[in-house]
Formats: sequence, C-alpha cells, structure tokens
Amino acid sequence: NLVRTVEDPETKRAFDTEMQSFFFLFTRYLAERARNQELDWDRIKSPADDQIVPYSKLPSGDPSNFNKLAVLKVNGGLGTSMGMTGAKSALEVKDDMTFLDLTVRQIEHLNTTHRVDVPLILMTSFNTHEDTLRIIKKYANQQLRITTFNQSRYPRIAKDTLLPCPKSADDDKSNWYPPGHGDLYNALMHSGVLDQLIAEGKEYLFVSNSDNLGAVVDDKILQHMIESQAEFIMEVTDKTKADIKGGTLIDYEGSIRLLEVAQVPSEHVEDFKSVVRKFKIFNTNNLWIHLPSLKKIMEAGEIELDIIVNPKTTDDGQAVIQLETAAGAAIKHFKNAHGVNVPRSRFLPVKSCSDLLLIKSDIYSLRHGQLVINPLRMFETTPVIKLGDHFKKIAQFQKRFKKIPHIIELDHLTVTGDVYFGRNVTLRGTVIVVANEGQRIDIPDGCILENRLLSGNLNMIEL
Ligand code: UPG
Repeated sequence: NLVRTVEDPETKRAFDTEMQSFFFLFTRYLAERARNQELDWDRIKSPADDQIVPYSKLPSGDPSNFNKLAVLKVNGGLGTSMGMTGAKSALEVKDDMTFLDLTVRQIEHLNTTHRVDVPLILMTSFNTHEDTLRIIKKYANQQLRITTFNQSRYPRIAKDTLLPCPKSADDDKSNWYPPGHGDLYNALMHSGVLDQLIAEGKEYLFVSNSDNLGAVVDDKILQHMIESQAEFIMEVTDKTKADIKGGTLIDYEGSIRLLEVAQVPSEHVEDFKSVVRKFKIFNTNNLWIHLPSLKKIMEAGEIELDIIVNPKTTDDGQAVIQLETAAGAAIKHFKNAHGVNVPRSRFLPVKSCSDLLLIKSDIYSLRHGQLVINPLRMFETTPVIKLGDHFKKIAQFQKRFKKIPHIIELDHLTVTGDVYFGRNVTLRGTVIVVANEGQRIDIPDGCILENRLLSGNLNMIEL
C-alpha cells in the first residue's frame, strides 16, 4: 500500500507543538500591533531585473534530476468562495476527474516517462483531510507513492477582547481554522515528513496550490535551481486584470519579499491591482524549495513569516480574526532566492465558477492529466469570462449550464442575472447576456450566439 497518512500518534504532543507555534505568532502579532508596525508604502519597489529570471533564458534540464524531487500540493483550503463545503480539490473539473485525480495522473506520467520515483505529498487540514483520503484511496495499489499530512489548527481570536474562541482543545470545529499555506513549513517539520524526504535523498520540493492545474513539474526550472544554487524559487507570471486575489514579489529595502493583497492598506489596493504600474508580476505560488536549507532554517528556530490578519464573522455573528501566513513569504529567509517569470500556461487557477467554465470547456483538453489548449483555438489568448452572482456557487453553476457551451471562438462572455443555458449552445466573439431583476433568460438547446447582446426582454441586438 503506497498511500500513507502521517498522523502523530501522540495527539497531545502534536497539540502542544501546534499551540507553541500559535503563541509565537500571536505574540509577534501583539508586538507589531503595539508598535503600529506597517509597511512603508513608499519604500516598496518592483524587484530588480536580476531578481526575476525569464523562463525563456533557462537551460534545458536533465530528467535524472527528478530523482531528487518530491511534489507537494497545499490542499488545506475549502472551496467556500465557490460555495463548496468540502475540499476544493475534490471538485470534478474535467472528464469526471477532480483536481486531485488530475495531479495524480500528471505525476504518474512523469514517473513512467522518465523512470523516476517522484512522490506526491498532500498537505491537508482538519477541513479537507477526509475528502482527500476518500479520493486518494483508489490509488493505493498503483505505483505512485502518496503521503498526506495534516497542517495545524489554530484558535480563532475574538476581535474585541483578543481572547481565543475555543474553550478547550476539543471545542467545536467552528472555533478553529487552518492558518494559511505558510503553515506548510511547521507542518512539514512537525509531521516528520521533512526528515523522511531528506532521508530518502530528496533535495528539492516543488510546492503548488491544489487548484492550479498548470503547476506541472518542470525540468528547466529544476535545472536552473541546481545551477544557480538557489535555495528558493518563486514562479511569477505577467500580471493580468484577472489577477486580483493573491500576491506579488517586491523589493523592500533591498530584500526580496512577497506582498499579498491582504497586506495592502485599503488606499493602495487599486494601485496593487493595476497592471500598468509598480506591480507587473503575480505570484503563481509555484515554489521550489531546497530541502536541506529549509531544515537548517527550521532548526534555527520558528520561521518568521509576515502575519496576515484575516477578519471574519462567525455564523453566530461574532467578529473574529485569524492570523495567517503565506508560503511565498519564506522567500526572504533563503539564499540566492529569486523569481522566475513563467508563461501563463503554468498558472491556471480555479478561483471562481468563471475560471471553472473555461477549464471545463472545449478550449482545453487533457493529456496525461495536463490541460492543453485545443489546437483549433485560433487566438493566443483564452476568452475572458465574467459570470454574475447567480453563478457564484457551484450548485447554481451546475444547474444553469445543462451542458458546457462550445466556446472555441469566444473572446468575451458576460452573463448577469437569472440565466440558464441549454445543451449544445455555441458562443462566438463577444456575447453579453443580461437578465434584469425579475426576468429570466433561457438560452435554448442548439442556439448559436455570435457577437450578441441579449437583454432581459429577449431582444437580440447585433454588436
Ligand atoms: N491552503 C492550505 N491551507 C490553508 C489555506 C490554503 O493548504 O490554510 C491551500 C489551498 O487549498 C489552495 C492554496 O493553499 O490550494 C491557495 O490558497 P488560497 O487561500 O486560495 O490562496 P490565494 O489567495 O489564492 O493566494 C495564494 C498565494 C498568492 C498567489 C495565489 C495564486 O498566497 O500569493 O498569488 O495563491 O493563486
């Protein structure tokens, strides 16, 4: 059985270690708050040219390097922004396969093609553990080694009193949260997985979001990492208007740093989102980490990552905060750390149902778990899709598209209001469908819409 789950048998010890890390973070938060410590916006600069290496300049890779590699997916997040209650990675995205199924296919293919043994490691949280195990169970008798380990569980804090919400270690689940993917480093270390990988001779770890289907192993980046002796590489990509939720690399007083939108003061958020000014690149969260260097950093003490304060309101209306960290923030602790500017094909995140429509459509097909653009697509870019609030939740999305429309010749789609799509619908050029309040539009089976604005009273207007 090649599927292994790491759970600390001494739950008490795991809990104590977790709480120690939490108190470290919380104390740091209090100190920063007391000092009123904030980023000085004027000192933020774009990274210097030599801090971002273009992918096109990378050397070709030697596949035998893969023997030193392990792949890790950060998989602790729920799909709440898409109205899901379980792990986002358990969502079926293409040809009845989930994100996790596709990842497994990608790595199996890598291993068989190059006759290597790259293991897959999944970091889960108390929110996603069961869903993940259910999906990977079916791979138990296959060649791929899959290891899962659980990330930490921190207590939510009441916003007004700053007291912890849970009253005991086994208090209700709703009082706890997984503290962001930056928890990866503590969880890797405390689960014993870091030591195990190093003992197996693994030197490099390729980390990515489980919702990024473009994050496949790449021999050139690995080769470049070895040659440049970089202890940490962050894949960045040219920022587009779609890149709002996430982070960018900056130069802050001469050191390379991650800046997440959640850290940006509200008066500068527009500046951050702009694609023409200071922030021209975006973090894909595809990270390459030199494991022995990570071990050294972890042994020197708690790894300090910028604190992201995430305000929330609980189901019973209480204002709470969650102290979180992001994995890319670790870049400042590693030697020769830098960014590699990769093509957009390495960044295909599914953050919304609009992203999901694109991935599910005929724009992409699957090859060994990897999305490839349909050769029949005549344009370089993929269509811009904006689905309104009626399509926000996955259940609504599934109800409103009887079948995913053919969009191979689509440039732009905007849909707002109460709209339903029939089977075999084709959308071409620019299509805008607007159902006004109280109206419903049903796009009939077999309908072809080309450069159309379809408004609430069902008048068709040629564009
Ligand atoms: N995740 C965990 N544990 C957590 C929270 C999230 O494993 O406690 C996983 C989650 O399952 C997903 C990934 O981390 O696979 C990303 O989580 P998400 O909360 O969606 O992060 P984003 O807001 O998308 O931001 C990350 C980076 C950002 C980058 C962006 C690219 O922080 O810098 O631009 O990913 O999509």
